[in-house]
Amino acid sequence: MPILVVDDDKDLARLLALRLQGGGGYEVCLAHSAREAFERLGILATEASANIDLVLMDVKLPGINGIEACRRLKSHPLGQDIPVIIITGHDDQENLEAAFDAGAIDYVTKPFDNVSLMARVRSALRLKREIDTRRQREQELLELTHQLEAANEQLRQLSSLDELTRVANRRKFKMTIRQEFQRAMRNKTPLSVIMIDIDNFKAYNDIYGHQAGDDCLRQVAKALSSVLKRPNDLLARYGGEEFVVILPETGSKGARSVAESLRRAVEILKIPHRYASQDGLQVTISLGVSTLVPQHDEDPTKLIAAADQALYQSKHAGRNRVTG
Ligand code: GH3
Ligand code: MG
Ligand code: MG
Ligand code: MG
Repeated sequence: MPILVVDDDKDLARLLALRLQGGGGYEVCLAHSAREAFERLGILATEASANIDLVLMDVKLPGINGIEACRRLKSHPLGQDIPVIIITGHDDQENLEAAFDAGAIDYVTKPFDNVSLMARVRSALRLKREIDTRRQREQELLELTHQLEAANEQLRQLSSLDELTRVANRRKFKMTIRQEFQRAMRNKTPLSVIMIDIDNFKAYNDIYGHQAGDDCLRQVAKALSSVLKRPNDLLARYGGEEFVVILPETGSKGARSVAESLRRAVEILKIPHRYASQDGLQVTISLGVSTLVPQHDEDPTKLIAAADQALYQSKHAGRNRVTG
């Protein structure tokens, strides 16, 4: 814990240093003017750090006086946490008020009384340790805040919305399908699922670029969601260019009709797609519909797999169509 003694009286400074070293085992460094002190404290340099725990500062110094030096030290980021004890002679007691106003925490009077000097130094160093601890806590709190923000961001990602299209994400779909499956089982009502896949979307990205691909996904998602009217219907992004719709309390006829409206909603967007060098083509979707009244020994996997299978048939039959 180095202590910086600032006094232009070199003999006195050395005497003080000896006492601090001998009496308290402190490490001491000396400066004989405010300027020298600032240099030692790193306040004049751009990237120095002050590893000084206490400054003992004489009032009368050549150039900048001790009180002004104390004021400057206290207003500097590197110096604001360092306690300053002002050294006064018997003839400059009137400076005490100014010294405290400048941010000094204590004073010692020449000639020094050893016991009082050591007690004041110990007290100032204790204060410094408390300040350091508080700063460290503040730093830890700041780091904790950052970690919390990162965790929040993760939570957002894990939550229910797909970032790109702003429709529900796959996680939300999985939760909802389980709930709706249970509800349909209890109520013995039909539950339908529509799997949707954009046709020739790899080619779309290749021709128009990934950015345009993302725009297309957003437009398609918007068109699809505009078709669904019932509050419990759910549209989710299932994967890259795949979407899925859950239709509770909907039989196969109703579901096929919704699927046809979805297909049509994308068709009328008329997003150009020059697939396989053919002009006049546009972005379309293929759909697969499946419906069942859930039984006790079943789970949603069966429903999803059947919709997937129907979608595959739509692709196989030439795309831009509904199977189911
Ligand atoms: P098919 O008609 O048989 O479905 O052909 P396809 O090209 O659509 O099928 P495939 O599964 O081979 O390609 C899907 C493409 O979707 C590949 C991938 O580059 C693109 N894709 C997936 N997710 C995204 C995305 O978030 N943004 C963009 N721009 N493209 C995506
Ligand atoms: Mg696909
Ligand atoms: Mg595909
Ligand atoms: Mg596709």
